[in-house]
Amino acid sequence: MDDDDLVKQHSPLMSPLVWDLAHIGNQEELWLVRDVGGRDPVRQDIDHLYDAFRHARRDRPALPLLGPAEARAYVATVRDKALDVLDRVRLEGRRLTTDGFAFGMIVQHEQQHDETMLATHQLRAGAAVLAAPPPPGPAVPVGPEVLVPAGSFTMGTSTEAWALDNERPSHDVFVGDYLIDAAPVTNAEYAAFVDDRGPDVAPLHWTRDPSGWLATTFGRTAPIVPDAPVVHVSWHQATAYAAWAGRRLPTEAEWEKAARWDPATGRSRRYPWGDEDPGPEHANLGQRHLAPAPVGAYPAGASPLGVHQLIGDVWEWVSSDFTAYPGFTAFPYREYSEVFFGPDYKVLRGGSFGTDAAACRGTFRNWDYPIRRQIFSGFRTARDPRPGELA
Ligand code: AVJ
Ligand code: FE
Repeated sequence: MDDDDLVKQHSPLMSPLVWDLAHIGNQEELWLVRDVGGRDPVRQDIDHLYDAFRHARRDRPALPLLGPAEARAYVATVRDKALDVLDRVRLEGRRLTTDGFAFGMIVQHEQQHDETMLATHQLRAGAAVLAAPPPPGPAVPVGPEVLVPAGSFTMGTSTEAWALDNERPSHDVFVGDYLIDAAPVTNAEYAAFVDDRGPDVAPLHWTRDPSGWLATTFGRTAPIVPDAPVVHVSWHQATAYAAWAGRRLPTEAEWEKAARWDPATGRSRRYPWGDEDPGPEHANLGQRHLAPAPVGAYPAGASPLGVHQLIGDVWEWVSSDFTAYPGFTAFPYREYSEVFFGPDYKVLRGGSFGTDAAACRGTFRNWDYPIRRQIFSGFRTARDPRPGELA
């Protein structure tokens, strides 16, 4: 991208890209260089510009921000110092100033902003500048839905090293019998809803053509991929689709039980496929592909009950508000999650093709306003068993 594209605002919902870049460096400086390292500030004078609570996204272009060259030099200086501090900490443990947790938190913070910057790219007008190989095609057929039998499971974690405060602590949750889609709702399924209900429920970036629905993806317009998960829908649209289909969104506990509960052992896994970190065979993560993969593309990533593509592809809206787990304590600061708890925000789970593996796991919780759809958001549906169905 040229400097003009980095400095300008592509949507009032998003920061200028050059703001995200220097904000990544500023958070790294605050937490790793100053707090953990006890070093002198690099640029204390700019802290207020990159404090996300001080200026709304729509106001950021008017601030005296570092320009692209200055921002690149700033993040490089901070990175040098952070790597120097890294040599002096032990990586295990969660004590903030002596252990590695702050590094894990800052790695995830950078990757979260990297996904935010990808969402900004998706809102940018003009010729395409991003390219990546297409995702893998479908490798196995995937059935419609899976029964998850009633019982308790362990939700959240007290042991995952880089888990953020809102994922903690682990706690038992009873979930009654339910059925959940074996895959996210696809473009073809969603298009049937739009054709019935009208263009008001179309995802962001869809346009109608005599030949059918088209989607614009990072500056390229093409027919929707029928068997790929729908993306860029709001929580309200997802909820309306589910009702139209005679179903509902899963609760957050239902989503996590489908993703982590192993019926053979009764324990909760780190990921649907087990405890190993995600590899390219498990899930469409990390911006390797710039689109969701068709249903059936990741058989090695399925859960023991046969639920596919819970991790990667699209963030999945669940019905639940973003709330604290029992025993929650804010760490390392209230502004990470606690100030967002309540009915205003809905939860998204599982990560998207734009999410890095470092910022995605079975317990990871994302949240946003229910009207938002500039993020890489899709969903799957669930239902209660019908009377007598399980007899
Ligand atoms: C967890 C994705 C909602 O982007 O607002 C970035 C992550 N927090 N900087 C966000 C975050 C502070 C957060 N989400
Ligand atoms: Fe941030």
